[in-house]
Formats: sequence, C-alpha cells, structure tokens
Amino acid sequence: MLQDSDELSRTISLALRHDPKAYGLLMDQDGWVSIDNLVRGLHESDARWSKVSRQDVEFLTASAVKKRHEISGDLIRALYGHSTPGQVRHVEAMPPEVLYHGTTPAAWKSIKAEGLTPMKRQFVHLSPDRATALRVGNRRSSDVVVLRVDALAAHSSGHKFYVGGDSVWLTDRVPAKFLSPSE
Ligand code: HQG
Repeated sequence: MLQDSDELSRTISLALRHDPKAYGLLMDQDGWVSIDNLVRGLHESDARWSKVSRQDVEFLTASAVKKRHEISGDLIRALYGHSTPGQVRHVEAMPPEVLYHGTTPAAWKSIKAEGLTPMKRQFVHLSPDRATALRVGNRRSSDVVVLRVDALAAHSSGHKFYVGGDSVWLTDRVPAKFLSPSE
C-alpha cells in the first residue's frame, strides 16, 4: 500500500501541470508525457519516491476521488491546472447554461471590474455546480464568494469552453457581464 498518496498526487500534479522539465519530461501539445519517464523522474527527484512503481501511479490515478490525471496506454497527463508556457490543448465543448466559480471576497472586488482571468494558469477554471465551487473557494478562505457564470451566453458571444475532466470546465477569460454572485 502506497504511503503519502496525497503528497504523491500533488507531486505528480507539479510535474504534469507546472514543471515537467524538472522531472525530465517532454510534454506534447495535449499535455501527455510517458508514464515510465514520470516514474523515473519521481525516483530521481526525491528519495521518498524511490520505491514508487508504474502500478502505484496507475492505481492512484484510477482510484482518485477528484480526477486530476488521466492515463492512456503508456501516457499520462493532467486534466487541467497547467501553468507551463503556451496552452495545452483541451477538448472544446458547449458548456451548460450556468457554471460556477468559487473565489475570495478580495478577488471578487477586482473580478467585478476586469472579469475572471487565468492568473498564473493557462485557463480560468469553472465548476459544474455550486457545491464544487464552494470547495474550490474554501482552499483559500472560509469566506467564499460563489459566482454564477452565464456560460452558455458567453459561449454564444464567442468564448470557447473546454473540458477539464468531470468536475472542471476551462475557458480563456470571462468578462464581468457574464458574472454575478450566487446566493
Ligand atoms: C482569482 C484546484 C483577481 C480566482 C481547484 C482564483 C480548481 C482573480 C485565483 C483548480 C481574477 C486563481 C483551479 C482577477 C481570477 N482578479 N483575482 N481578475 N480572476 N482570480 O488556483 O479556480 O485541487 O489558478 O478567483 O480545486 O481557484 O489543484 O484557480 O481565486 O479545480 O486539482 O485568482 O485548482 O484543483 O487561482 O482553482 P487558481 P482556482 P486541484
């Protein structure tokens, strides 16, 4: 049984979303890297991961409650969250009428003026329901502002939306006119 599986998942996210080079990984334009190379990179990065096997990574990915990573054959990628230069390609899709975004009261003050922007990531991240947005916002503050995003209206006016797994939608930015606080 793998110890520290949350910590390992965070380290894999670091490698796949933010710093593939530090783990010796070459990422393609869809965000895929070789699982065997990832395992090798983990072994070399920290003695804590010296015993991690490909099977451990496969099990962790398959059993995660929040689907952050995806495996296809010999490849693995992060489903969302990237901050590497350029933009990783994601599958474009028509969003539901409404999506949600959980943020802090301080951020809401500037979001009100300039809309949602990707900040340090490649995309703005949106949630399919209010409860998920609340959890996202709770990472930063117990006082969360959940925004209602008029996603279909934004899509109709030309904004593209992308699938980031089961619980995440991605878009380049959301102008303030499509946002309102949701009670
Ligand atoms: C805010 C985690 C000021 C935005 C989560 C957020 C999610 C602005 C922060 C995923 C702004 C960016 C992504 C503006 C946006 N002015 N603040 N114009 N526009 N912001 O972490 O959505 O657990 O990049 O409201 O659960 O919080 O890691 O985005 O507070 O699914 O798998 O700038 O990351 O997933 O923060 O979270 P983030 P996020 P994992």
